[in-house]
Amino acid sequence: MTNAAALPFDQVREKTMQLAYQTPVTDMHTHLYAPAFDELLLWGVDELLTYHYLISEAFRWSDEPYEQFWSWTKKEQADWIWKKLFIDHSPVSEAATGFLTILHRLGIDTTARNLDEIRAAFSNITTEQQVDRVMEVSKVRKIVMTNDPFDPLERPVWDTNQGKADQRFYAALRVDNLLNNWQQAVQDLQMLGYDVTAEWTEKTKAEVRRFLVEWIEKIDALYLAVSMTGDFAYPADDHRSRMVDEVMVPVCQQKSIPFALMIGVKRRVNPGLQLAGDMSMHSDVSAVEALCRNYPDQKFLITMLARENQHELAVLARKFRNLMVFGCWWFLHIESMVEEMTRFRMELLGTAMIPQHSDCRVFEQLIYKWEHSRTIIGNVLADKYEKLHRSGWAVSEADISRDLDDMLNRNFWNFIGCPEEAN
Ligand code: RAT
Ligand code: ZN
Repeated sequence: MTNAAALPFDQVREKTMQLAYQTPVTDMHTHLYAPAFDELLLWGVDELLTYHYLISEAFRWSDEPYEQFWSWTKKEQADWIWKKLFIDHSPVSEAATGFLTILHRLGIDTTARNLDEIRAAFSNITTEQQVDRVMEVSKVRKIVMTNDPFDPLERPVWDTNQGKADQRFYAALRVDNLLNNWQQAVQDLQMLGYDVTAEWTEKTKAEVRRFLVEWIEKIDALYLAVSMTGDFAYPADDHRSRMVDEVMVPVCQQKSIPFALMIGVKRRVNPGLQLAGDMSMHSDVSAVEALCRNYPDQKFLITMLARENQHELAVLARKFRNLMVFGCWWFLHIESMVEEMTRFRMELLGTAMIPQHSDCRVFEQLIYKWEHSRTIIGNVLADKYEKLHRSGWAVSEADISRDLDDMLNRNFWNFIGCPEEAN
């Protein structure tokens, strides 16, 4: 029997690319916020230009003291970055090109290279309008935030029940300090009324578990998340392993949610650059291996920051179905790395992975991060379909739609146990 819906070879790439640009995305890790979070939701030209990825690039062209830069207003910082990266040199880096992709897609003319004109094109827009417009242009349908109950700006939004008002936004509970800065976490927990001590007592463990359960329920957290330094070892005779084994995993299991670990950061190698001063470092994938083996019923969402760890991590995902690799994180979110990683992940895992998340901090970045990634994911997939075609396996439009929906949307929701949310 022949497959009537099969596409002829010469239409496969075009159809794949068309669908790659159209398929609605669930962006499973961002630093974006719903409009109710007010000033935490960053958008607009000056926020875009002062993105920390661009700050570190601009300093490569200047001897300006770091403190001087930080003392300027946001507009002054943006003017300076614009001059360094867009006027004095060509904006060929991923983050700089991305700024221009955004303007282009929003229909803003940059031929005059005049920043004030560009700023003017963003005036008279409300936050809500910009959120709607950007989500429409980028075709991002669902956004997972990164939520921190210890943040004094964020907590009141949850306390007054406004955090869940916008159905397009979902919460993830970030637990970095509990694992990586226990002294600070003790103070924070005490401040919120939990009866914890620096000492690792049964009472303290129970209180941390109570904190997590209460906040997971309060914000409807889809998963627990942590960004780990590259020296993360597991199992180990240390605070982190005790926290994972005695608090984090038991709570995730109680609430049936995954634990997301982003591994391989080295914080503040150059403190003068503040948020822009973090580095990546090689990590030990065997920590993830041990977690997946010890807790076969616990789901782990994993991304790593060093290029050197990527292949091993993808191989590990072949061994453990409770491990979902996701995204090309931070310094890997550049065309060449996304291409390389998407290709070998697909070759090792088929479409059973989450090829990308955006990590956006400024709302309009959804436009460039997803457009650049969709181009690569679509092309890599089209290569594979063309190869299948040569082997006598012609794909249909329905096949292509299903595969892209899996990678850009459904795999995430199925993995976290909420398949209905994918529709
Ligand atoms: O990508 C980034 O913007 C980083 O600064 C980090 O936020 C990282 O993504 C993280 O979640 O720790
Ligand atoms: Zn992030």
